[in-house]
Amino acid sequence: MGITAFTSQANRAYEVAARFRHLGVPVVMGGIHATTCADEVMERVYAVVTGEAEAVWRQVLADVGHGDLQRRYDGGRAELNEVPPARHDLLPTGYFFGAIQTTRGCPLSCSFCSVTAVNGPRYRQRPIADVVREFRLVHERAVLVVDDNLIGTRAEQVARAKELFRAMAEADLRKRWIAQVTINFADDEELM
Ligand code: B12
Ligand code: SF4
Repeated sequence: MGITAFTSQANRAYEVAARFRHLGVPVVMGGIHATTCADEVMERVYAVVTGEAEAVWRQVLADVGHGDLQRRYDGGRAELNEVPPARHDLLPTGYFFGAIQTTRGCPLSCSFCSVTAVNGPRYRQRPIADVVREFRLVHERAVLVVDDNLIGTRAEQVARAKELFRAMAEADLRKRWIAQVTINFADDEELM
């Protein structure tokens, strides 16, 4: 079984892991807490995956299939043009917000924030066509864009954001969405 946790959710995740361990189910944990506190997590679950799942999850499943699950894996950082759309069809309905991700990484390295250390300083962007296609698969009308900064910091990144917004408007998605952006958003009237 795979579980995820922010640090604020780690104690609960350990309780869930313990319950499944008693049932003889091997528990694999990944996510921000497992990535930053791998040694602590290793004491509570069978296997820890650090970094991003995309490059390594297939291997984890294959190892489980062969009865050869390792104790530690590292997925590194994915190239976002290779990341397939999330399987929204597998998610339960009835939530107010759906979610989508269009970029990862941030170069700004604010002292209180883990993103540059964990997701890297390179601002990685999914192809616009992939994002628009995935938006259509989200069940909910309200959508949280989970990017740390949807517009980026450099001129070409802001241009990409505008191109994305134009493509979304053209696709007539009929969604209401919210996102996090840096304050340079206010420098550009067209962007606003
Ligand atoms: C969207 C978001 C929210 C949303 C949604 C939260 C939710 N419950 O889903 C809201 C706004 C509600 C929120 C709230 C909070 N957030 Co927040 N949030 C984020 C944000 C911007 C994106 C997370 C996300 O969905 N990413 C998209 C997915 C695809 O990425 P991912 O989760 O990292 O998963 C990848 C890998 O980690 C890995 N992986 C993850 N899980 C697993 C599991 C397995 C088995 C495997 C193999 C791999 C794996 O593979 C995935 C794909 O590559 C992150 C910043 C960030 N860049 O991570 C902060 C972040 C996670 N939030 C953070 C914090 C602190 C909080 C709050 C505690 C703030 C507060 N004080 O209230 C609350 C917690 C609320 C709660 N209990 O859920 C911190 C967590 C730091 C930490 N050490 O835990 C982050 C990292 C921001 C930061 N830089 O400080 N948050
Ligand atoms: S701009 Fe946002 S995502 Fe980037 S380092 Fe600062 S707080 Fe983190």
